Formats: sequence, C-alpha cells, structure tokens
Amino acid sequence: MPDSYVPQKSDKFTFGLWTVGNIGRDPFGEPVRGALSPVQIVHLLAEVGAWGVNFHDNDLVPIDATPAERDRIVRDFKQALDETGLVVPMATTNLFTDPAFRDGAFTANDARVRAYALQKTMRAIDLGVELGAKVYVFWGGREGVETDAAKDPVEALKRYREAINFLTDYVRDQGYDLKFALEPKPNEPRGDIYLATVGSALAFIQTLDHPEMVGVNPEVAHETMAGLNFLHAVAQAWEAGKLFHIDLNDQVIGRYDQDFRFGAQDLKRAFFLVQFLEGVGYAGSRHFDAHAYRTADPDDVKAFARGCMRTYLILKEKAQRFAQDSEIQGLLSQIRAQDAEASALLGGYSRERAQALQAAAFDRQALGGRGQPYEQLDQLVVELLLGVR
Ligand code: GLT
Ligand code: MN
Ligand code: MN
Repeated sequence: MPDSYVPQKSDKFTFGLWTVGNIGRDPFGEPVRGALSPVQIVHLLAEVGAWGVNFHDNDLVPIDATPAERDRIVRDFKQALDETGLVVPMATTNLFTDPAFRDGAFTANDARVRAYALQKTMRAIDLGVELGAKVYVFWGGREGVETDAAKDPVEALKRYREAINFLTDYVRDQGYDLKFALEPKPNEPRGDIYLATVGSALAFIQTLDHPEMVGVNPEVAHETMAGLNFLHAVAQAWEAGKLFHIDLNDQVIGRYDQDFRFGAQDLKRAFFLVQFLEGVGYAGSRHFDAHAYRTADPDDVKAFARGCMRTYLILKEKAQRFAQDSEIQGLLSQIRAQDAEASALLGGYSRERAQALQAAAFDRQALGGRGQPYEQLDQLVVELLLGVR
C-alpha cells in the first residue's frame, strides 16, 4: 500500500539523544536495554526518518570526560551528522542528574552550586552552538523543593532570573545566534518545581533583561500532569510570539511522568494540537520528548520513534480533511456567523461606544435560549478520527 506518512526533512521531526537512547531505568527497576552511543543513535534516527537530533551536554560528552575524550566524541558525532544529514536544532544542559544538583542548579541554596551550574551551562552552550543549535532549552527539573521551609520562593525566582540574565548576556557577548526556551513542569523529580506551567514561564520572561531572546518549550506531558489544557498553553505562547520549541509526547492525567509515544493516549487532544501547529504555521522543530515502553526491545524502540512521526502525519492529514469536510465547515460557519449590528457594539473603547452599549437593549432570555450544535460538531470530529468520514 502506498504510504503518504513517510517523514520528510521539511516535517522537522527531531528526537533527543535521551529519547530513543532511553535504557528503561525507572525508580523501581534497573535498565532493560543496552546503552547506545550517540553515533549509533544518530544512525538509528536517520534510519527511521528523523530530521534532527538534540542533546544535553552529558548525553554527548560524559560529565567526567577529559578534554581529549571530548574532542574525539564531538568529532565522531559530527562525522555521523555529516554521513546522515541529520541536524542539531536544539541543545540543553543536564542540570539534574549529578548529585551536585540535588537541591537545584540556578536556585540551589548553595552559591557554589549556582556558580557551577552557570559554568556548566556556558560550556554546554558553547558545545550546542558548535554543533549548530539555534534553540537552547532550560528544563529546571531540580529547581524546586520538597519542603517550602527550605527556600524562599521569591528568592528562588530572583536567583533564576539572575542566572537567565547572565546567560543571555553571555550569548550576546559571544555573538551567538541562539534563543532560549524555558520548559515548565509542575513536579517530578522535585516535589514542586518553580515556574510550574507555561503561563508562569511566560510571565517570568517579561521580567528578564532580554525577554526577546527567551521563549518557552511547552511539553504535552507536563501541562497534562497538572490537569491543564495543553493546546491552550501552546496557543497563549504562540500568540505571545514565544513558542520557540515544543516537546511532543503523551501522558495520562494524574499518573507518573510517562513520556509516552505521541498520540498514544489522547488522540483527540493530539489532533487539535497538530491542527493548531499546522494551521498557524509553526516553523520550529516538532521534537518528540518521549521514550518507548520499558517492555520495548531495540526493534520496538524503532517502532516507537516511527509511531511518533507517523501519528503526527496522520493527524496532519486529518486536519486537512477537517478543513475540507463540508458538514464540519457548514456547522462552523453557522457557529461563527456574526451579527453585524451586534458586532458594531464591540471593539476598542470609545466614549461613543460606551454610550451605545449603555443604551442598547438586550433580550437576555433570547440569548439564553439559543443553543449551539457542539455535540454534532464534536461527534463529526470523533468520526473523522475514527476513520469513517
Ligand atoms: C528530561 C525531561 C524533559 C526535558 C529534557 C530537557 S530532559 O528527560 O523529562 O522533559 O525536556 O532537559
Ligand atoms: Mn517529560
Ligand atoms: Mn521535555
């Protein structure tokens, strides 16, 4: 059967080294899969059809590597990129695995830890830029607390701000073409993490010295863990000009941090997300920050990666069908039809408009008596996704 769901470079599908490289360790169990080298992962991603690969500094260069080891690893990695044509659109810092960061990095109570975190991040930025990254992600997995007795939350935000300001100035000083993307998460691995949601990150960004350099990297699972509507978070980021990157995966509300294959759990929400990203013309990476089930063997890991991209492309096609479906579009034009006389009452403030509004007569009961065919519309969406229209 001919297949139109084969990923193309223009789809901008990326994976982190840590995603298909996940060895299946969890808090209760040891690894179930052997570690792949970065070079092997690049070849695996090329085989399944990805466009790019992202990494944390220590996914690529172990934290204890000597300068000579670093140079060899980076050289081999670059060679694998050249051989496969894969690009590195994004890089980030691991500020969470090493015990040094047990109380956070930029918000740790120990000033020496905060200073080390800045040094580590500057070096990781240099590495990311060397490999071509244009977006630099900050996921503050350890930036939080288990007990609020430990840190003053206002002081923590001040420390966070000072760190991001320092690093935007570093990027400017180096003349790098690099933007930052803050990745919010409500909890896990800390009991509570600062800047827990996309909304809180967006507000924080406006307080920075160079807000134009800083956007967000929303992740499906992270907003979903908090029970929030991911599409709304993405839409707000987009509308603010701050959707610099996106982490696609899936998650059941209220469960542990699952990082499931994109679309594995909630196809309907995934559909509305893809429809949004494609509809507004989001031009950044479609990054899958997910990993295969712990039960997966190496072949199943490839099936996982292919599945993320294939589901995205199928949903993209469904969005085109949605736009072409005459019944759906008919309902939408009925729902969205605007009454010209009423519309004239709306708009920016003027004294005349305020007076016209004050004088207008509204038939409240008629307004309340008017229903909307959202059941019909939603059922059509469900049937579209189920493949019967
Ligand atoms: C980590 C986390 C992700 C972040 C990555 C970037 S690492 O796996 O769960 O959500 O995007 O640091
Ligand atoms: Mn996650
Ligand atoms: Mn993520």
